[in-house]
Amino acid sequence: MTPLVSIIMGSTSDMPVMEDAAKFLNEMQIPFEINALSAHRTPELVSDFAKNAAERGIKVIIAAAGGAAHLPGVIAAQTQLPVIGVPIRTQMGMEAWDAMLSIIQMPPGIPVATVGVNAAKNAAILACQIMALGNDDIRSKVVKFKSTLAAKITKANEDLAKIKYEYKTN
Ligand code: RP5
Repeated sequence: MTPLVSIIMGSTSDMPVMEDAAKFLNEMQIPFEINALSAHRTPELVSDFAKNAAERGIKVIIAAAGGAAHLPGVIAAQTQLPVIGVPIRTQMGMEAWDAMLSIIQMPPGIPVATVGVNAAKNAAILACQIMALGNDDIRSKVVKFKSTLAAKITKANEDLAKIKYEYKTN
């Protein structure tokens, strides 16, 4: 199977968070790969990866990092593929502001689509939505997934309707 999504993380210490992205892509039956690469510890490998990803058939890159999280931006600087950044909360005590700002504040011309702190699942969903633009099979999977979200709220309202208070009107 040729991977369509590449999940890259700065360290395997990010894996407990990034598992959510892997699980979602797996459920959607989207071929993906996962690797650890570091903008600081393995800069040349990051460069090789970013420059070759498109020609290997990758459609979207999900890049996660914590702290001085330069990985998503450095990858985005070297590929035309869309890059989704996941800021990781680390033990470094900055409440993830370090990673968030490092990933979000890219210079004009090199965007990184940044999801919330540790929001690996949202990154995988967004990757599917991007790929769905040019792939009917993925589009139907995304539509089906989104319909489960609406069903969840419908069920929640049915449950809330059963709760009785003297002054509750619905
Ligand atoms: C970042 O530094 C990684 O993405 C990770 O979130 C953080 C800590 O890495 P380790 O010291 O656990 O390898 O580059």
